[in-house]
Amino acid sequence: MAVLPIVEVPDPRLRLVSEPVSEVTDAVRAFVGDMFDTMYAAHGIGLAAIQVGVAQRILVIDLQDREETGEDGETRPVRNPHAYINPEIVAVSEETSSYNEGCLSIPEQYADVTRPARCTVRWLDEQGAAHEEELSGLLATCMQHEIDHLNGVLFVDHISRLKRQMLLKKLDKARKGAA
Ligand code: GNR
Ligand code: NI
Repeated sequence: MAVLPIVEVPDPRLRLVSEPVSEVTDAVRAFVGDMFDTMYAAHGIGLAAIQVGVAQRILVIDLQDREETGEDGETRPVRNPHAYINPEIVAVSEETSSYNEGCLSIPEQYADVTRPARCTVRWLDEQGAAHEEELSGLLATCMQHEIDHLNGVLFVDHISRLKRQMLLKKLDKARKGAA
């Protein structure tokens, strides 16, 4: 169990193209555990390995879109963790959808990004077993955002130059205000 520091813009590591995992070993499984710890601690719904400085094609997603009520009457999210190793998009829909995206590496900045509404993804799970599935909704959006990270691409690369410059300027200001 370890919460790892998250790499933020403009760190050049976020622009690296990550390397495929050659074998799903115990070390990979332990690292995936640390990625979940880090994602939950940061209240994210996804995390790519390069966001903790590891240039390998590994990502984790948990949309936490369900809640349950405990004995104390409090509601808490139901965890639904998924790890994706060497994920590949093999097909995308023509239909697109827009979502107001954020990124743990670009803290507290959001912009509408248009992407294919559905994507078919192939990946290995933590046991090294292969899967292929068509994803839709927020899971499709999040998967494309995470696979972008594995290719050194950030959500701000999908918006206009003017919007990107405004967003990065706002981030700069927020950081200076916090310092
Ligand atoms: O926590 C996150 N929320 C989010 C919202 C909309 C689209 C994508 C995401 S992923 C993001 C976490 C992150 O930075 N993953 O790389
Ligand atoms: Ni991100």
